Amino acid sequence: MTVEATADAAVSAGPPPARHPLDPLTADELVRSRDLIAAAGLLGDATRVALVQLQEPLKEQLAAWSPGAPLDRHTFTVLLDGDTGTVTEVVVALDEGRIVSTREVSTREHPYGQPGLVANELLVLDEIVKAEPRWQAAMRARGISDLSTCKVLPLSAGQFALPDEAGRRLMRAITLYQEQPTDIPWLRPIEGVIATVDLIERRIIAFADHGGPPIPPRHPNFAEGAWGPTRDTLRPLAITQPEGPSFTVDGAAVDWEGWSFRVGFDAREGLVLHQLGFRDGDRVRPIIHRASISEMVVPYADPHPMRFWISYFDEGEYGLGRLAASLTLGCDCLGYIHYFDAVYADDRGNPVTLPRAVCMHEEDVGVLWKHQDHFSGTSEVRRSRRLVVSFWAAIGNYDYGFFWYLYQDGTIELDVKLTGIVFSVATPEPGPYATQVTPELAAPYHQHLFNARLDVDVDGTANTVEEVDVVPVEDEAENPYGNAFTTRVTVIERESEAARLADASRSRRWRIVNRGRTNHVGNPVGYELVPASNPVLLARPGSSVAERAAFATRHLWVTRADPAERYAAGPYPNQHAGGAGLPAYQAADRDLVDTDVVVWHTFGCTHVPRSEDWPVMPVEHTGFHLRPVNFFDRNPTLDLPRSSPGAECSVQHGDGTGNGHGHACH
Ligand SMILES: [Cu+2]
Repeated sequence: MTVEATADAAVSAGPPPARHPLDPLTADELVRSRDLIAAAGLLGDATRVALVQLQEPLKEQLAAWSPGAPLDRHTFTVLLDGDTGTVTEVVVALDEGRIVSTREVSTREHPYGQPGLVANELLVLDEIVKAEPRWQAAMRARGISDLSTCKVLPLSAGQFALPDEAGRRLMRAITLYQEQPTDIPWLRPIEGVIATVDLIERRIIAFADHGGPPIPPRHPNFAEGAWGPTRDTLRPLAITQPEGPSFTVDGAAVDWEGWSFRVGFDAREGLVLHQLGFRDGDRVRPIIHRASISEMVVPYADPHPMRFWISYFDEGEYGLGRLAASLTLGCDCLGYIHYFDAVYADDRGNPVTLPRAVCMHEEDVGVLWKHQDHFSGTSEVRRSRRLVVSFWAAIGNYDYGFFWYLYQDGTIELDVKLTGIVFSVATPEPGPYATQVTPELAAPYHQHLFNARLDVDVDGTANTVEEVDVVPVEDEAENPYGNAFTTRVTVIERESEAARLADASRSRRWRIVNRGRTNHVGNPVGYELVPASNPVLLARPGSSVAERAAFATRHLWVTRADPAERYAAGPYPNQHAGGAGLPAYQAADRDLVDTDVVVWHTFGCTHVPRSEDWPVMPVEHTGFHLRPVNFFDRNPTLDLPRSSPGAECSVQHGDGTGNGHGHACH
């Protein structure tokens, strides 16, 4: 660890006071919002605050705002009455000190939909399940005498139009066993016992004990030394930046190597990037107005009654921001780190400050470009550096890292890192939907499908999205020798054409162009979305999860920009019957040419677990790239210096042994 080398360089800025209309809500603002709601009589003893967000200003309002002008901040709050189940949206104008609007949300009629889990429901669920005689009997039948060792999981129920479920606020509960306080209960699932709980009526509406194999034996978890002596082979690897970082930070605004953007943080979406642009000469050229994760879903493949319903919408049902982790220097983040704290509301509307929620630093990522020329005898190489802006959310058994990377050549990357513990089932027989990972445990197949919402503004708001395939030329007259291939460009003209699949066999990319601006050879400036082309949702069309997570059935969706359209599965995916979000947003079939558009990209992992994922899973990656295409007139990094003073990166050198020790430019 290089904690020593970096600790004194770390900065924990604390939440900056709101000085810009896009700054995250501060603790003071959350208190004021809560107080105004309470003064209006909307915050009773049973009322839970399911969500508080900044209601962001529109693009036109932002453009009209200048530093020092009033911010006119608004909050958007979702209230849940724990006694009646009534859900109310409240908009508050903080500066004016008034309630702007209230609206009751329909939750009892088709297509239903509920706010995500609120924290006190963990306790409610635990109490209800543990008080149930059938559950107690099921635990005792499995040899458990101390019921406090049972951990009841609060799992989103899905929506299956099952009898007695419609219109209720539900969770499903399965149970884990935690023999000792430091045990990780995910490693010891209790098979066969499942309860469906009405959180408003506070009672179990369905209970089953399907029986099953015994509780798996106790294994070590993965604390240091748990599986034998800790290795001692690693020598120190120090990352030092003796002159400090190359970025500058002013509140939530960041500048680095031509890039500029604002860091936002939302209780539901987690990290949000605002107003991302790149300086080109003396002007900052806009690229993305707002970049966020708009939803994610984790559907499981197993049709067993214990698991067919598992399809967690981790953002809309649990909240990525509220489950963010506080990060540790030298462990989560290495180098010279700038942390941003996060502030969100708890379920009574009180502010919670999470220190060091967002981590920002620079990384060396190898060679950016290189050429060794045999004719001229010249050799030039430049190293690549990227800016990393990231956060982690710990959602039950899984840990998700969301890492935005900005590169010096204009590339933007989102890398989602998946780790933690695979969900497992106590069984010695995996069947066709799981992998045996220990003699007693199998891990079911599942998918993790994410959707990134990119409000693109490539060199301005008037953008058009083109699908670009690389295809062989079929016409023999055109292609007499068979070698010819070319690009085929399809303009996505309307929303009815704007739900697309990736095609790796054609190197399919989606190019966002501004046809009103051209580079020095007359090509329209653009950015291309490079998909990883992984499978979309594998659930059968028409199935519950395919209706509810329609966003996950296509890799690309394009909509006319509308800030009210923010979530790929709609605002209330919890127990929603489906059709909300992208299918609803596209229903008007709006024109998409030379206008303000939003690009929504679905990507993810189809996870067939392996032994190596047990007991803790090495990070798996998924994500996408956005690359400039004819956005610049040439490689924008020609002004980079040779990397290390004195390293003589421009000439051939070496001692003939291939060791090259002591040089910084291998
Ligand atoms: Cu997985």
